Amino acid sequence: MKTKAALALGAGKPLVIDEVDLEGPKEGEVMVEIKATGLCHTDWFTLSGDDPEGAFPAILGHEGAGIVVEVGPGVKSLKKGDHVIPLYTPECRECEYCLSRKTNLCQKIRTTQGQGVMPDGTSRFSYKGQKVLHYMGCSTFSNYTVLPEIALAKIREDAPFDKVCYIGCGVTTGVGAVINTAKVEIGANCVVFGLGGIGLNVIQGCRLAGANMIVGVDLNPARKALGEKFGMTHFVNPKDVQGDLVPYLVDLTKGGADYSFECIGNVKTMRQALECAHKGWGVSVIIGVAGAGQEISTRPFQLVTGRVWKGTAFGGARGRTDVPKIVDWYMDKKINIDDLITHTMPLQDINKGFELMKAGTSIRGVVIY
Ligand code: NAD
Ligand code: AHE
Ligand code: ZN
Ligand code: ZN
Repeated sequence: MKTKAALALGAGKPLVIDEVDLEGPKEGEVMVEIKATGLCHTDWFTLSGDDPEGAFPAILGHEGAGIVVEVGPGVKSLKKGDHVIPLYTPECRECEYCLSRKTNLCQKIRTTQGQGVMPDGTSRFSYKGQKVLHYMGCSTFSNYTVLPEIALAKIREDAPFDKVCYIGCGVTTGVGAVINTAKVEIGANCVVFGLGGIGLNVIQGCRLAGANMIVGVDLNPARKALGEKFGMTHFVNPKDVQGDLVPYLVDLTKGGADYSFECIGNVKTMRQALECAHKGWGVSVIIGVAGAGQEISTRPFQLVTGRVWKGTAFGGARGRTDVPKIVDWYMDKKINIDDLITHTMPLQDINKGFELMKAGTSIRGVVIY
């Protein structure tokens, strides 16, 4: 069949909106009509050419929601008409990783997913007779896409696609980093670096967890008001700090953060986030994704003296189990998504959506098909 999609034809090139060819679902696969998709900074990161796994031509997008239109042979847990959220971190419930209960990083299809193909090693997309790669197993910048059954979370039917698509990455990553990865407890002091689409969800996760101080750090002064709306108690703009940021934050939190979160993707701020954590017990969680060739560093003494460096993917969430619950939290008004979706657009305007992200004007742009 034909479907409308935004094609990434090469690193640093604007997306091209056109019709592509899509093959139907094979064994264990499901075709989904994507109703809405968010634009995550990671899509931009891959398009920019910084992603070591980035390959072109591809159809990007990994923050979607939609409806099952066809299931392939052997699919048991989904049927036509089900409402779903695609999962770039699937949950097979049978691989060593899933069974360990120690991680959400299901590895059942990780190798082929990273290569931009389905588990059988082939792509369902083509354009003008040439193969086009999938992205993060999702490719939500296509109106119709095909995914493995284990990479879809079934959600309730009254949830609005144009809002809950954000649970496909940003909301779950931010809130999950606090609850699943850091396990922030009541009364903790937290510092959040980067108040964009991820960081503001970390802020609301900290508020949900009952944190005491929730300090937000961002170079963009416009992020102060929104941060406060989501539970931030103190805003720090590094440009306004005299001297080093780390001692300033240690002083502000009276000894250091119990938990800090890096939501930028900058190896310098990753170091600052670790070093502002409390001596003896502070935990720093890396969420941001850094470009090819970049490395983190700190004095080992920072770890010897009790700080812990951790990372998280998809907020430690097991998608098929946890995503429907997060949809319930939204529907029950326990979390706020609406105020973070600052811009909506048709697929035709997706490049403008990325411009708004780069300019720091949008928090989340959402394409509505
Ligand atoms: P975003 O562009 O919406 O937000 C980034 C924020 O960081 C902006 O508010 C910007 O002003 C601020 N910032 C930039 N440089 C800064 C600096 N030096 N000091 C302080 N603030 C600074 O991006 P996002 O969608 O929130 O994504 C954030 C990061 O998280 C990206 O690297 C993205 O790839 C990554 N990410 C990781 C996961 C995961 O599972 N680990 C999931 C989603 C996104
Ligand atoms: N492909 C990159 C890394 C990109 C990355 O870290 N992706 C995160 C999700 S970002 C979502 O916005 C992730 O889930 N990583 C775990 C995984 O298995 O991919 C690289 O550096 O090669
Ligand atoms: Zn993302
Ligand atoms: Zn698994």
